[in-house]
Amino acid sequence: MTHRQLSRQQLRRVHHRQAQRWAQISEPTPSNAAATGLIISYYGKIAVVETPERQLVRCTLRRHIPALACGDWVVWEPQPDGQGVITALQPRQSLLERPDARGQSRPVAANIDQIAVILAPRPEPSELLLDGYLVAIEAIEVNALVVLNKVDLLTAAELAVWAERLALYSSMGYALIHTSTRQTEGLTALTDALAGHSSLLVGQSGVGKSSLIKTLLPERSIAIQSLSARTGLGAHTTSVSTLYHLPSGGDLIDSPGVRSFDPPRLDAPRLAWCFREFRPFLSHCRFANCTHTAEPDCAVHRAVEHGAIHPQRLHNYQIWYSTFQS
Ligand SMILES: Nc1nc2c(ncn2[C@@H]2O[C@H](COP(=O)(O)OP(=O)(O)OP(=O)(O)O)[C@@H](O)[C@H]2O)c(=O)[nH]1
Ligand SMILES: [Mg+2]
Ligand SMILES: [Zn+2]
Repeated sequence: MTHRQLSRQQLRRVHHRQAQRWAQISEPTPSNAAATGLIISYYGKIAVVETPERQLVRCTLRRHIPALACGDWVVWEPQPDGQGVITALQPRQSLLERPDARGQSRPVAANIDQIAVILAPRPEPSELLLDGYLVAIEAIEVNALVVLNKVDLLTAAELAVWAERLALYSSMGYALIHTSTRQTEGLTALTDALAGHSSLLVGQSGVGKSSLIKTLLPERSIAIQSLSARTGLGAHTTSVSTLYHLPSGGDLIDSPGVRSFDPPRLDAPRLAWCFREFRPFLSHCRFANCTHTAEPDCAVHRAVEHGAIHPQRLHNYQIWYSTFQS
């Protein structure tokens, strides 16, 4: 039916409905006051959202919203009580996940472009933990930094031993930075590496993640605790990840320390690719679908024999390969 065929009464009704619709669009009702925000910290049922004006709002989540992570962008609506409700999750540029106790993937941090794995002479680092993080970092294709913190605890000779132990990782092309929160040298290199990036700090409890952030943002109060004198382990001081803005631009996410870190489940070709120094050899095995475990004429095994791949790295690959098969 065209307008010309509408009766006067019908036309009046159409105009009235249109006017009502325009009024709805221009009036500030709760639904059109929806705004975007950045997740600063996330507690499961509650999240702290930062508005583009840098105001913090405590928000609950609509039931359909999946588990969130620091760095997520969301849509939220203000509530009459001054709090907010998150109604939508914006698409993620990147997401680091980690299996929980039941093996289900849980988000750790979103929209990051860099992950710094922090190690320290105490607590004693584990190459399995470092390799687990590096595989997860390669899998989501973000930049990796390896940071050896607390170098003030080492003599020059001890530092040389550590540098040799970690030289393997620089030979693969990973940036390696030595830091101490008690000395300024090294902190400049870290500041430069973090500037302009959205970075996540990860590592064992007690390696000094929060201390490093505190040094970079001196005005913020961040909980830090000494290592247990009995166990030499960290005290799991940080219990919830938090996002901080760097004065020089960029964001930094502090995360709770872990005892171990298994990368997310990957198929064999992807897992092997995530060991970045394996890549030149992967198409030279006798079998195109070689899993680099027990097959004859495997180019990865040959590279280990020739010293181009460290045996510990192949060993760690095989640990996750067999875990992911079961
Ligand atoms: N000697 C020395 N001690 C440090 C350094 N950085 C941190 N520490 C100490 O290490 C301990 C643990 O530091 P935190 O910053 O809480 O460690 P964390 O990695 O955040 O630990 P979690 O929050 O439990 O994951 C504290 O006693 C710090 O003072 C450093 O560069 N040198
Ligand atoms: Mg901490
Ligand atoms: Zn092979």
